[in-house]
Order: sequence, then C-alpha cells, then structure tokens
Amino acid sequence: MKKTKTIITTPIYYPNAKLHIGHAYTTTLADVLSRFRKLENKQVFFMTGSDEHGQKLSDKAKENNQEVYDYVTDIVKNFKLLWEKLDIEYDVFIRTTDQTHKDNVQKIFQMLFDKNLIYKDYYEGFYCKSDESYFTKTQLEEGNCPICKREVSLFKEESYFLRVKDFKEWITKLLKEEDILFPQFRVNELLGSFIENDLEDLAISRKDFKWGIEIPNDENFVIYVWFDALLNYLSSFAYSSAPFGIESWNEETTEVVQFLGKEIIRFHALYWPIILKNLNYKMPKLLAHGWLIVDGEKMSKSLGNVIDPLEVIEKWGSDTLRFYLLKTVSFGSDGKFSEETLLRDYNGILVNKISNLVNRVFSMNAKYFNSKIPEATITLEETKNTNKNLILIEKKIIDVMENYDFNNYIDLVIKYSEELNGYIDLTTPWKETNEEKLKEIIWFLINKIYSLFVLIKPIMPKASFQVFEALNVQKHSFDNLFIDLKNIEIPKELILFERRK
Ligand code: ME8
Repeated sequence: MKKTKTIITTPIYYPNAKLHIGHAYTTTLADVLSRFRKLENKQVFFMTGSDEHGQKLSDKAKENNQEVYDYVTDIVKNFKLLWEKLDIEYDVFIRTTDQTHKDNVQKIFQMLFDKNLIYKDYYEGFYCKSDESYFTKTQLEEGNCPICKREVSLFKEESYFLRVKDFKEWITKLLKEEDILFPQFRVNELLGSFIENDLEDLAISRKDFKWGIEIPNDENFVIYVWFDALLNYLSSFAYSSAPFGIESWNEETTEVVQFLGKEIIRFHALYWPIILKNLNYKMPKLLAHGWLIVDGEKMSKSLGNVIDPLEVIEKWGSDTLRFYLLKTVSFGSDGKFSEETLLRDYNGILVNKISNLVNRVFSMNAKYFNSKIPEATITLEETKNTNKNLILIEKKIIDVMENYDFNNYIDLVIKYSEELNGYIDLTTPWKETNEEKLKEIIWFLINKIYSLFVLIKPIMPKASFQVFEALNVQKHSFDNLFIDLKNIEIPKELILFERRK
C-alpha cells in the first residue's frame, strides 16, 4: 500500500558531552530520508532529542558541581546549535526532562503495570553506568561491560521488571519473519547473543538515586533510563509542533522508520517491540547503522579521536559533511572518517562533477544566449538518449529509497551528474554552429541541472537552494522534475564548491 505519512526518529542522545560526527551521521540519515519523503509529497514527522536522566548524567553533573538539569541544559544548547548548522529540519526536539514526557512515561508505566506486563521483584546482576545497561554474568566480557569494556558493578535490590521472557517465541518469529530490523545480519546476531542464550526480564527501576522519573505511587524508585528514553518516541506526539497525532502511528498508510547505531539494537529490536505490542502499536522499521571509525578506533574521549562536526562544518560547509558521511559509510557497516578521503571526494565529486557542471553550463548560457535560457524541445538523438538514461535514473532513485538504500541513492545522483557531463562532451556545444541545436543543448542542460538539484536536495539542501535561487524556482517535488525552464535570465556563473588543496 502506498504510504502517505512518514514518522522518522533518531536515538535521543545523552547530553554528557558534545556530539561528534557519529551522532551527526545518524541524524543526517534521518534528515535525508525526511527531506526525501517530503519531496514525494508525504507528510513527515521527524523527531530527535536528548536523553537526560540516568546515573551517568547525575554523576557527571556532580563532578562539575552543577545541578543536573543546568548541566544538561548547557549541553543540549550545543545539540540544537549543531542541528541548526547541519541543516537538520526536525519537527520536535524532545527532552526527557520535559513535563509532557514525564507524564506520558508515568501513564504508560501504570498502564503496563495494570496489565501485569510490569511486576515487582528482586534484581541481582551487573550494571554498566557508562552504557546505563544491565548484564547477566554470562554476558560480561572478561568480567567487564560487553559494550564499552569498562568495569561493571554488582548489585541486588528490589526492582520493577518488564516481562520479556514470556515473549521469546513472539519476538523470535517477529525478527525472523517480519523484516523489522535492517541489515538482516543483525537479526541473527541479536537472536544468537541475547535471545537464544539468556533472555531475562528487564529491570526497569532504580532505587539508589533520584535523577529520573518517579514510579507512580512508589516514590522510592525512579524509572530506569532506557525505559524512560524509549517512550520518547511516543511522547513526542503530544508536542505542539508535531505535524500529526499518535493515532497516525497505526494507520496502514504510515511508514515508521527508526534510525539507530548498532550498539543499541538490543533495546530497540527486543524490548521496544514488546512495549509497542503491549500498547497496541504496530512495529516500526529499525535501521541500524555501523560506527564511524577514526584512526582505526570508535571515537571516544579517552582515545582523543573525537571529531567535532561543528569544526568540520566550519571548515567545509554542512553540505559537504552531509554528502561525505552518506558517501563514505556503507550503510550497516562501520565507516572510516578521514580528512584525506573527505578532500578527495570534495574535489573529485563535488567540484569536478557537480559544481563544474553547473558553472560550465551557466557560462555557456551567458556566452551564447546572453544569460537568457533558450526555448527548445527534444529533437537530437544525443538529447533523446541522455534524457532516457536520466529518466531511468530518476525512477531508480525513488525505488532505492523505498528500501532505504542511501548508498545507491548517492551513487545514482553522482551517475546523473556524470550523464550530464557526458552529454556535454558528446554534443561539444563550443563547436556547434547550428543555432537551433545549440539552443536545445543549453536548454536541456539547464533543465536537467534543475532536476539534478531536486534529486540532490535531501542530501545537500544549501547547494540546491543556491541553484533554485539562480533559476528562480520556489516549489519542488519529485512528481515534477522537468519544468521546462525557458526565457528567463539566470546568473552568468555559479560556483557551488571551490577546489581545495
Ligand atoms: O545510546 N558512529 O545515546 P548516545 C556512528 N541515549 N554513530 C554513533 C557513534 C559512532 N562512532 N557514536 C554514537 C544513547 N553514535 C541513548 C539512546 S534512544 C531511545 C536512547 C550514534 O548519546 C548512534 O546513533 O550514546 C548511536 O546509536 C547513538 O549515537 C548513541 O548515542
């Protein structure tokens, strides 16, 4: 069935430090999909935010001699600044300390408790503060946290639990048959590591500290930060900037897409579906990407290899960072970030293939037609062939993004620019003496440059905006890629990306 609405989420990030290019990668993916769906005339709800409770943040604030809320508020300002600079167009930025969210979490906790999906008992196990995660003894790696390898602490306390074990069969079938988690190989990893070995009910309360949402009618406890955090995806619908209500979640014509990094698959593909099922919400599509690796390692403060996206944007611009992140990481696998490959792609693709194409065509239009786009129709064999190839690519782009194939999307966009460059080489307008033919070539090129930048807009909104300004077109949609621009004056040149050393 054709979808008419799209719900897109990113993880809500911990405000314990500035965000790095790993976070920028996830959020860029989400933003690209959001802009893409809007160009398909769909109604999009794109949410992101900050995960502000938990022991890690409470300890961090103490180290800084600050109230936790003040401490996280400063960092959240930096999140918002980054999203602004990276051209992220979200509808809701949710903070888990917002009253709307807290009320929603308490309401849902109570509902699930009343349904006996949550019960009270004793917990004994290991806790990693850094990942805010519980582990059983067998899950530890050499006695340490299997995610971050840090020390864990052993504790026993009274706790509330979410029933998970009871859903073993259901979740196994769901993951195997329903295609909710992509890439597919992550399904086997999850089934192997957590489900077949030791699926335990999840402790969802903490007694020893206060920085969290109180459990209704039991003020000695706060709700475990992960249970609190996952529910953000539902609380966001209560915000005034949400473009539509929660009832749309279950509509058959609504697509729900959730982006996440591979290390938080267990929360999203195991516990979250159980919560959703018990609240009668349909299953989302979970897109789990790999990590960005710098100097051979996952970024971390202690290794000193953290790349600040704000610095990259300052130096290269947001379009370049967005383009590079999508191009360099093969979705699902880890990808290496380096300034050498960034420079290579910048000069090799953005300058040589895209910016030069635009500038060459604009200057030819100035030289041959005094900057006024000529009027023409398709008659030449070369134009017919190129047009056919380009229309094929346009269709493929729509198709591949039905399946969230970001790498193919970006490759196809590059191919589109190569086709146009090839068309210039083939038709050699500088040698053309027939006025009508020359008109056709330049008219066709300008119109297809327009189409190229509609296709590229989700990835590089700034460059597209510049091209649309130059061509004086305000409205864009994938339904209307060819708009027959003619008889209008456009600039003599347009340099989108300048060569760098
Ligand atoms: O896990 N490469 O927050 P978080 C790529 N608050 N992506 C990376 C990355 C890297 N090196 N490092 C981080 C949390 N990410 C929880 C989420 S959701 C209900 C709660 C991205 O601040 C990636 O998306 O640790 C990863 O899943 C997320 O940041 C973790 O962010």
